[in-house]
Amino acid sequence: MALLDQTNRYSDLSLNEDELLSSGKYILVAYTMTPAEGHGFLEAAAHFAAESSTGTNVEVSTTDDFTKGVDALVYEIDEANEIMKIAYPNELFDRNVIDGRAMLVSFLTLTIGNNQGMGDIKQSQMQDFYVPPAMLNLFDGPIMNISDLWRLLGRPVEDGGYIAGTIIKPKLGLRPEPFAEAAYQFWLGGDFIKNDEPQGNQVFCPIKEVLPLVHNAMKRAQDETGEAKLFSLNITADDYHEMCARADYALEVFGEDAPRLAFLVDGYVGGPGMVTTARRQYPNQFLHYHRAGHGAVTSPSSKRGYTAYILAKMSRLMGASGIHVGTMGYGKMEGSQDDKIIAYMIERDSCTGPFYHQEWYGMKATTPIISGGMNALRLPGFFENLGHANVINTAGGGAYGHIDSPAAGAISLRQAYECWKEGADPVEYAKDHKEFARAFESFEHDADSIFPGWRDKLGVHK
Ligand code: CAP
Ligand code: MG
Repeated sequence: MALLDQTNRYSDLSLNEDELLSSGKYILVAYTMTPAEGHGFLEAAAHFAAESSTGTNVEVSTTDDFTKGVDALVYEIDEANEIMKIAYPNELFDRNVIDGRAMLVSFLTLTIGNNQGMGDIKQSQMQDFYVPPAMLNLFDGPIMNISDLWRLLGRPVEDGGYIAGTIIKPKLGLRPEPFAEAAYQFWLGGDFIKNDEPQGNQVFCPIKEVLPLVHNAMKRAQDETGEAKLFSLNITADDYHEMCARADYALEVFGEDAPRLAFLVDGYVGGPGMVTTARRQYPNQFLHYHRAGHGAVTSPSSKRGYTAYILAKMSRLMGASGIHVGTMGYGKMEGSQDDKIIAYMIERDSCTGPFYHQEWYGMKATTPIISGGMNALRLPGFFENLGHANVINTAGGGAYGHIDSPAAGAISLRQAYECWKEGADPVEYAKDHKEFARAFESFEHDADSIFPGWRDKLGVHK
C-alpha cells in the first residue's frame, strides 16, 4: 500500500553526528532495520522516525512550526548493513511532574514503541544509544552497588573481589523449613543468596512464614562463620502496594540485619515503573535487577526490540544496583565472549559501545551479576575473559549440585576465584583444594570438556 513519503521532513543526511553529539540536545539511537517488501530503506526509516516522534502515516492539519522543531530525524543510514541512526530531541522525552526528572518508560515508548509493529518495517532492533549530559542528569542512576556490599562484608570498597552467591534451588517447590535450611547450608560457605526469579509468596511457601526462618538461618550462619551474609528478596508484584508490603515486612523481620537485605525485581517483565518504585522507595537497599524474559527481544535470534546490551545500559539509568549480564558463553544461557561489553558499559565511567561512546559523568556503576549454569569449573575461564572478578555470581546448580554439600559448593566457587586470582592451573589447584576438586566429580561433563585428562591428573576414577 502506498505510504506518504516523509523523507524530506524526517530525515536529514546532511546532519553531522559529531555536531549532534556536541550539541547535547539529542538522544541518538542506532538500529538495525529491514524495510518491508516494496518499501525503500530511507523512506521506511523516515516513517519510523515520524512514528517514533511527531508523525503518523498522513500529514495532519494541526502540525505547526514548533512541532517540526521536535521531529526525530534520521541522520545516517548504511543501507548495505541495514543500519539507521536517529536523533531524538531531548524535549520529546516525558518529564515527571513531581520532580522534573526523566523516565525510561518514555524513552522506550518513543524509541521502541509503535515503531515495532509498522506495516512498512519488516524488523528493527535497537543496537546502541547515546545519552547527552543534560538528559543523563535527569535519570536516577544507582544509589547502591557492589561497593556497598563489600563494605557490609568487611572488604575493601574498591576491588573487593568476587561475591559467591546462589539461588535457592529447586527454583520453586520448597516449603518454608526446607527453604530456610537450604539457605543456611549455602551460607555456611557462601556470601549471597537470592530468591529465584519466580519465587515470591506462593501458597506452599508464604513469605510471612519463610522469611523469619531465613533470617534465623542468616543469623546462625553469621554466628557460625563470623561472616556477614546477604539475602536478595524478590519483591516483584503487579501492584506497587504489594511490592512495598513485601519490602516493608522484610525490613521489619530482618531488623538489625536489614542492611544486608537486597531487593530483587524481575525488571524486564515488571518494567521501568517497578524498578523505579523499588529504587525510590528503598534507596538504602541494593536493587537487584533480574532480567527473566528478556530473551524474547534480546536473543541473538531476535531481529526486533533491543539487545541485552541495551537492557543493561537502561538498567543503569533506572538505578539498578546490579543486573544479570549473562555468562558470556561460559554458562547455560545464550551469549558470547564479546558480551563483556555489557559489563563494561554498566561498570565503567567511560565506555565505547557498538555505535556510541558514553561518558557517565560519575553516575554510580551498576554491578554485573553473573548467573545461569555457572559452577566452579566454569568460573576461571569466565574471569579470564572478563578481565576481573568484581562481580556477584549466583550459581544455583553450581552450589546445590555439588556432591558434598551446598557449603562445599559455595567454597568451591570461592576457590575457583582464588585459583584464577593466583593464575594457577585449575587441575593443579584442585590437588590442594578439596571442595574445588570435588566440583570436578560433581560436574563431570564440564570437567571432561574444559579440563580433558583431569581424572588421571587428580587420580579420580569412575
Ligand atoms: C540460574 C537461574 C537464573 C538464570 C538467569 C535460573 O540458575 O536462577 O535465573 O540463569 O539467567 O533460574 O536458571 P542456575 P541470566 O545457576 O542453576 O543455572 O543471569 O542470564 O539472566
Ligand atoms: Mg533463576
